Amino acid sequence: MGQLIAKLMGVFGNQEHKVIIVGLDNAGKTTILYQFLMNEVVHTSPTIGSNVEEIVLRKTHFLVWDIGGQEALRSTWSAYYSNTEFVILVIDSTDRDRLLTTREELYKMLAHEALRDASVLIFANKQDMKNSMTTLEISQFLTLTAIKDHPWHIQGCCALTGEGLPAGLQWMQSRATAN
Ligand SMILES: Nc1nc2c(ncn2[C@@H]2O[C@H](COP(=O)(O)OP(=O)(O)O)[C@@H](O)[C@H]2O)c(=O)[nH]1
Ligand SMILES: [Mg+2]
Repeated sequence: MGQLIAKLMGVFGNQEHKVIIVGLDNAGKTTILYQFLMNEVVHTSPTIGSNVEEIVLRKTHFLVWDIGGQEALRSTWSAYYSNTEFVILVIDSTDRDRLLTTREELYKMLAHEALRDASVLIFANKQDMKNSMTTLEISQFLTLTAIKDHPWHIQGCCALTGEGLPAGLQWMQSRATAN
């Protein structure tokens, strides 16, 4: 039965696009995923696992994996990489002290063979905080313009209100259908 559904979904072009949400602990990953699920324009199916959700935007299905960001878990990120089409990197824009760590994790990911074809959406989260870094500051610190081998996009957001999240999702949707 599951196989039949998978086959039919293939016929109608509704295949899943695998997405992983990464970022340091406390960046706002879980809050962002929760906001996606709350959004009316995004349809969801029941929770698949503790940290996997399906979201659907205009017939494009994304299977989103929320991966833990604590230091001890970061070495396990690569276990989730195979077949990943999108990496959502969530950054706490107030966390100046750890932006260097985020930078290191970003470039380590981009160099990973399994993510060769992945697109990267960077959410500069917590833009509601008055001490937050701007997307421009973060882009410059991460030298995003030097990334030539992966499509990338940076989007400022506030996961608490959801501001900025639809624009990011929109970028993913347009890339998913472009491929
Ligand atoms: N002010 C503010 N707080 C946020 C925002 N997003 C998340 N938080 C808070 O940051 C903390 C960590 O969020 P969480 O989603 O658990 O982070 P995770 O560890 O990356 O999954 C929580 O207390 C959230 O309420 C935001 O956009 N603005
Ligand atoms: Mg979390």
